[in-house]
Amino acid sequence: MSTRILLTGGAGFIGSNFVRFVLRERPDCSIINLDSLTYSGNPESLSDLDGEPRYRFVHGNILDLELTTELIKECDVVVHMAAESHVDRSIIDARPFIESNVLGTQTLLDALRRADPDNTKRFVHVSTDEVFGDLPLDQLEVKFTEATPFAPSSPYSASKAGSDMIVRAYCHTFGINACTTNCSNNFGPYQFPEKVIPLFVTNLIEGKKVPLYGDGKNVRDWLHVEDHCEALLAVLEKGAAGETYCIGGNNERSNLELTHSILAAMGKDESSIEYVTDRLGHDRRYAIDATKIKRDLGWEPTRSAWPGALENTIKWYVENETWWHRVKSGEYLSYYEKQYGGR
Ligand code: NAD
Ligand code: TDX
Repeated sequence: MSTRILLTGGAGFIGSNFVRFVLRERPDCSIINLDSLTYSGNPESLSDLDGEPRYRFVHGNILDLELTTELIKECDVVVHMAAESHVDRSIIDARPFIESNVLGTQTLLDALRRADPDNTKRFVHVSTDEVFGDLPLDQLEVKFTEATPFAPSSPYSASKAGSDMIVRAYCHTFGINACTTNCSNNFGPYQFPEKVIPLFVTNLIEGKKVPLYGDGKNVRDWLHVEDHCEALLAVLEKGAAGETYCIGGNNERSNLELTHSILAAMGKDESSIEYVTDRLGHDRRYAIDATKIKRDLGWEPTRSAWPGALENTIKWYVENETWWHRVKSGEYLSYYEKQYGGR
């Protein structure tokens, strides 16, 4: 039987990769992509799907209860990833994060209840490992699991933790058929060049320096976006209602190590690094223990191994300059610069 997916936020980085991944891997699936096209939503990321009968784009906001109710009625399942996603922006202005991530998720859940009073439709809530706060640099054996208490430290992660709590509450109170995922840092094609990997790669192509925050010792656990998409599909199809799944790459790198790998792959040296004022409240280390999703759903990453996966991603940005040139307006850089200086 064919499955009709309502995807929110599908014009963004992970969403556009998810659309392509699902259409390729599941010939019986069709997708409606609901996206309000904020600064990070880019229909050009899906322009190769023009005319594809299994794909439809709807320009709209998850805060629109009537629209989302009608769209959910048309679909069998919902994958919710629409959100404000950049930590630095949330430090400058938290309000859009509360609106889209908290109120938007609550509105979507109310739409789900109206459209599906019998709780038959699976709802996958796509969240982040940042809800758990951060880990120390000197205890590498400690990682986030599904049992780690929430301790968000940025306005972004607080808004995502709020959305996760609302999903949990709707599962408990109303019995909705939802799963939540908490994933580590993604990398791959079509990522908005405000995030560290595409920002650094595109800066180097443009002959600029790369702004490394603080001492560069902060650690992130890097996962290729297609591994994330595959994990989301596993949760959609096989996850247990009410459960949470942590998703990670088992691929921890300090920002300094990441930067050196990018410099080496692009034939640059240390002189391209500019150490700048640290991000306010900068989380030290993220690391995921993905035992549960491997044990229960049989998923583990297969596309994230370094240096190959990083080099392929760099190559994509080198070969797709037209895509990132248009979106890299410079507005966000000067904005951050005005607030904090140092870039
Ligand atoms: P992104 O910023 O690239 O894309 C977000 C998309 O959501 C954009 O297309 C935007 O237009 C849309 N959107 C925002 N607010 C909306 C609203 N109110 N109504 C409709 N559409 C709206 O973000 P991303 O990196 O693709 O992240 C997608 C999701 O995955 C987010 O929920 C994020 O918290 C989560 N996540 C991201 C990462 C990562 O490393 N990028 C890791 C873990 C979890
Ligand atoms: O210019 C920079 N210089 C720098 O040193 C930028 C933009 C970042 N950094 C550092 C900060 C972080 O330690 O690089 C690391 C990664 O930063 P981001 O790419 O902004 O990602 P992060 O803050 O870790 O959050 C990301 O992963 C979790 C996504 O943006 C979130 O949406 C996701 O939930």
